[in-house]
Amino acid sequence: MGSGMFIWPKRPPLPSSFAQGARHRDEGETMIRLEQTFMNFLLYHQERHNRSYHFLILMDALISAAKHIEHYYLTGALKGNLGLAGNVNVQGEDVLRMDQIAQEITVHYLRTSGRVIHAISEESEKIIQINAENGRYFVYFDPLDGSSNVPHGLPVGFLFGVAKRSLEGPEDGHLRAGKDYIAAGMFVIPTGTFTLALKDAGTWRFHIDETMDFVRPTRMILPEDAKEWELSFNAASRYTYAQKVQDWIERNQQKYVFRYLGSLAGDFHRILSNGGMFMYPAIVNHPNPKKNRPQGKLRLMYEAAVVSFMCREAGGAAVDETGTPILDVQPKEPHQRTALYVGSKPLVDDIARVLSG
Ligand code: FBP
Repeated sequence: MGSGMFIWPKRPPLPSSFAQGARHRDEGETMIRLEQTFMNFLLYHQERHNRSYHFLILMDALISAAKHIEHYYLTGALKGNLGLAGNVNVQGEDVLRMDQIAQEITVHYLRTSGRVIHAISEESEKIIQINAENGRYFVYFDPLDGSSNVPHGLPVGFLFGVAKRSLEGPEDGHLRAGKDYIAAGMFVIPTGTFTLALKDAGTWRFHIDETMDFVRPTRMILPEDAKEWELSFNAASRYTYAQKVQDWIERNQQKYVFRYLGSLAGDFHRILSNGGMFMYPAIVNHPNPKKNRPQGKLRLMYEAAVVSFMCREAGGAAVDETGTPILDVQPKEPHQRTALYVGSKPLVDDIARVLSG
């Protein structure tokens, strides 16, 4: 089949209740509640848009990886997997056992999918070469983001972005900006929630069921009602931010509730549901100048661009410290860092004016 177009066999039309992502109900009383599965949702999506089956194989690999990571994380405290692995990574940070486990699992499933050209992971300094000949996608991932939560077994994220090889002409394999992703998603582990954004087709949330299937597609649209909005940032660091960011916080903090988990996937999960803004600004006023992070802390390709892509598909926006849309930032190197302001458009537009002024 190669990279040619796959012709879908004729299938019966999707039941309208499933098509809308609603729960299925036969006429009359039902004894049990059955939900549309993620794979069923995606099959119909690919079919409707006349897309190939390759993306299904890739998504199946990512789902398998997430389920295995979830299992190891849930049982981690008992099996001694939540502590340090005893080595230090290229960023000079202590490596956690779970980081290594999650990395091994993800690379295994990406390899066996046969669909990935190369992958970029937070856990590997080098680009992971997988299938240069016949692969079709580039995958950028952080298999276990939110390291300070790991020793406590509290929520962490498996974040990923996907770009597609150039199907016309030669592939140069360059690093893709977020606007060129075709999909981005996050599993919030171990909560059993999965959120996936598909280019120009919305952001969808799924929940894990008793058979370990992700089910019940629910379209996520950032709420317009500012009454529910939340602000999320590390309050302990606020005096290390640029003065204009501190002033913005001062002006706005009374208007919204404040929530911070210290794990991007968990914090962004709340923003997608309730609206508001998550921010991880540049650190430029730290009392110990060695601890300044003028480029920001979060990684562009597998953290910031991933949530920014999901946010855009849910009607929101995201910018960096200069007020530039995150999705427009062309990465110069795989592990590039960035500041991040992501969430409801009116709030992000407002801070963008301050940042670019
Ligand atoms: P790690 O890659 O070390 O996990 O850092 C990423 C992250 O944990 C994000 O998930 C989170 O939003 C942020 O760092 C929290 O940082 P801080 O502890 O400085 O508030």
